[in-house]
Order: sequence, then C-alpha cells, then structure tokens
Amino acid sequence: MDGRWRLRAAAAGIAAVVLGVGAGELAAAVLAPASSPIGAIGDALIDLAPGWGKEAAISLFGTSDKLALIVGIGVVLIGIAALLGVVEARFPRAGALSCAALGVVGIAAAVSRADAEGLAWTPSAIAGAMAAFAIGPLARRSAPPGRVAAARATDPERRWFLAWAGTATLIGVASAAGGVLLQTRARAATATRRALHLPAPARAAPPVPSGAELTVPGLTPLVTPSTDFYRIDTALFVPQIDPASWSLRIHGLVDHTVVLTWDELLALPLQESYTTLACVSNPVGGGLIGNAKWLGYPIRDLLARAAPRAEADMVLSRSTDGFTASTPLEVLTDNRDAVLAVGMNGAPLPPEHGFPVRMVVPGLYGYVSATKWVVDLEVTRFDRASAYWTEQGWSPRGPIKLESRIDVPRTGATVPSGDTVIAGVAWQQHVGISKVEVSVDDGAWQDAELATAISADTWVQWRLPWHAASGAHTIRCRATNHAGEVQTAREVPPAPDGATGWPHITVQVA
Ligand SMILES: Nc1nc2c(c(=O)[nH]1)N[C@H]1C(S)=C(S)[C@@H](COP(=O)(O)O)O[C@H]1N2
Ligand SMILES: [Mo]
Repeated sequence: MDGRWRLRAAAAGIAAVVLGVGAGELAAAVLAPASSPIGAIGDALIDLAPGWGKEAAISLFGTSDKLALIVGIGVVLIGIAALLGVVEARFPRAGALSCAALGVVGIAAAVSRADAEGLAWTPSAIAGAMAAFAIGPLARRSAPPGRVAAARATDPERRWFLAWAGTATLIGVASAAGGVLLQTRARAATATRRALHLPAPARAAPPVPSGAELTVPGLTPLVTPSTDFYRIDTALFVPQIDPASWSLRIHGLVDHTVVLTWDELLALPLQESYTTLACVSNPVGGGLIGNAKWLGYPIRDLLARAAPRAEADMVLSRSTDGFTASTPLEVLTDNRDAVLAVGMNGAPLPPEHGFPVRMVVPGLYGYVSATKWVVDLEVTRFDRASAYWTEQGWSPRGPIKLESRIDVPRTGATVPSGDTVIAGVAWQQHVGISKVEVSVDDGAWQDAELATAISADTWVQWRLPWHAASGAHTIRCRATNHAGEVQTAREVPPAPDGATGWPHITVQVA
C-alpha cells in the first residue's frame, strides 16, 4: 500500500495544475483572450524555436503543427505536474512554489508578445496562484510513509483524496474547455473589429474650441481616452457580436416595423458629436462619468421611418444579452444628438463599450438610455413596459442631475503652501453649465474661471487660483446651470434617480 503514495501524489499534482490551467483559460476568455496560459507558452515556443525546428515540425505534422504543439505542451505540463505533486508530498511548499514559478513563466510568455493586452499577465497569474493554492492540501493527503504520521493517508482519507482530486481535475478540464471556446469567439470578434474601417462622418464634430481644455496638472482630460472610460454593465462576459450578423429591429407602436443591418447603418450619413455619459450610481465626487466623441446615426431619423403612433411615449431598447433601458420617446425625437453609435473617439466601439452598436443620448443617465450591444427598439408606453433597473426600484426616467467635482488638489493630498490652483469639472448634460463657485473653509463663494464648453451636452472644466496657507482646509464647489439653478447642497444617495450634494475635499497645506 505504501508504495502507492507516489501515484496519489502525482495525481494530486496533476489535479492542481489542471485546475489552475482551467481557471487561467477561463480568466483569459474574460480578461485577455489573446493571453491564454497555454496559448502564450505555445506562442513563445514558436518564437524561440530555431528555424530548422519549425520546419521539422511542419514537415512532421503538416497543418496540424499547432495542434501538435499544444498537445505537446499539455503532455509536458502533465509530466511536470505529476513530479510537482510528488515534490509537494515530500517537501511541503516546494511544489506550491514551483507551481507559482510555472505561473511566472506563463506571465513572462504572455507579456512579451508584441500585441499583449494590458491584462495579459492575469490569466497565467490566476493559473499559477490557483495551482499553488490547490497542490498543498491535495498532496498532503498522499504524504509518503514515514513522514509525520498524522499526515498519512488512512483509508477513509484516501477516498476523500480521490473525490477531491477527481473533482478538481474535472472542474479544471471543464473550465479549460469553456475558456477555450469563449476565447475563440472573442478573438474572432476582435479580429473583425480590428480590420474594420468606419466611414468618414457626413457631418464631422466641430473642432474642440480652443480654451476648452485647461492646462492644470491632475485635471481630468476633457475627452476621456476609450481605455480609461468607466465601464458599467451587467455582462459577466462581454457579448461578442459579428457585425455581419447584427441587425436592429424597431417595432411596437409604429406604423412600419423597420429592420436595419450593419451595412445599411454604415451606408447612412453618420454624424460625430461629443457627449458626456454618466452613471446614475456615481456618488458625489465619483468617477463614473466620461466624455467621448461618438460617431453614429440620429435615432430620431430611424424612428421617423418607423413612424411611432400618437399614444407611444417610450422606447424600450434591448441589448443582445437581455439588458433593457426605457428612454422617453420625446428625448429621442427632439433635436438633440441621440445616436445609434458605431464609433468612439475615432475607432469602432470597444467590445466592452458596446461593439458593434450602442445608444448614446445626451442628458440621460446610462441606465435609461445608453444601451450597449443594442439589437431591438420597442416603441411602447411607460405604463405598459419597464426596463431592467426600473424593476430593481430605480426611477423609470433618469435625467442627469446638476453636479460638479473637484479633481485638483486630490482629496487627502498634502499641498505646499503658496500659490496653487483648485480645478475640476461640472456637468448637466443638455442643459449646460454657466457658473462654478468654490468655497474654502466655509468662506464666501468665489467664482471659478469656467473653460469654454464643447457643448451643453458635455462636461466643462473650471479652475480657481488659490493662495494656500498652512493648515488643514476643506474645499467645496457648486455649479449653476444655464437655467439659473444652483446645484443643491441636499445630500441624497444614488438610488433611485441620482446622487446630489456639494462635493468637498480636505487637504493639508504644509
Ligand atoms: N447592454 C447593456 N448596456 C448598458 C448597460 C448594461 O448593463 N448592459 N449599463 C448601462 C449603464 S448603467 C451605464 S452607466 C452605461 C455605461 O456605459 P459604458 O460602460 O460604455 O461607460 O451603459 C449602459 N448600457
Ligand atoms: Mo449606470
């Protein structure tokens, strides 16, 4: 019986590594589809292999050379895993450390690729950590004879061991299979998106006015780079949509049902507009807001084709993953730049921001207007249908509230005494900002310098020179909109229709 511990330890090692690789492959599908642990090692081996090696592989395996490589990596990895199980059973922690080291090899392979994603390191990190974490408990159940008696596998424990190791292996294999499947879809969609050239706008956005962007270090940029743009949605996996198979159906209380394909949409005269999106969940002073240049087609013109009936007052937009938003019909048919967007900041929409098509509506929070991966517009009535977040108790309509934020100095910062600057942004999309005021230590409100706004549909930057005297200070701000309303001091939480209150920061002046 005692000679069998090695077999059990080897199985423990294999179970732990398979579990880790499974977790890594699944993580890759979500976080970095081009950086799967096995795929990254395979890519690195292809790069490192000498020319004659590659040729030999091709002549030996033909077009199956890549499959052969992956099978080869799998076999070698299982061999190493078996060995690590035995090592861990004999020298606790040594196997775990080696698993972590394998993870580091995967990370190095993934991040050294020329087209590595920002999160390229994560799948292998997760794989290594998972294997390192699992191998100890599994291998301890199969400790060699003569080692600490208490750690030895007794018969009932052995049954447990088989159950644990078997389950870990099965979960690992299933996650790896699922991960690989999802990665394939994600990579196909990424390749399509990369090869895509959006048409030039028929109506380009007017240039950003000079003086719209203040030069204050630390101030939020006027246009948010797409990679820094906040992301909020209910999608665990980013939907992967091939534009060729995308279409939008407009139906419900309309005279004509309209179906629009991707090619038809791109053939329409598209327009560019800057619109600041904001999330209703953004707390006062929070970062769930961003400003981008969108390329799209006016939803108003599409609705006109469908001809909504007189009784309709809402459009329920639906995404491919079932999310819905209820947008007042009047907001989609007035003259604002509510668009069916295909482009963001000069490129196709990033997958996580709705590729291939999303809605962008100036003046409304995202949950009632900014449907990503949109495929369906149902013209209906507020008293007949309700949207995803409304069913969770949020307000059915969501006009954006008048708000402002202090970006400079950072709250909690220590600032040298003397001349410095207080700066931030203010917004109430589609209404516009006419004034921002600042109060230091509850002193008198002082008018800040307001930058030129791109339009009423975007946020606007502001700044105020400040002579900072040493000590602790509290700074507040409040905005006034174009209708003359002053931002309320009343503090309410985000639910059910958006937070209000004056933002404040505290700084220490040295
Ligand atoms: N399909 C889909 N679209 C969605 C959501 C979602 O969960 N699913 N969330 C909405 C919310 S609450 C916001 S604030 C915006 C955020 O858009 P962004 O992730 O591009 O910043 O998308 C909206 N569109
Ligand atoms: Mo949101």
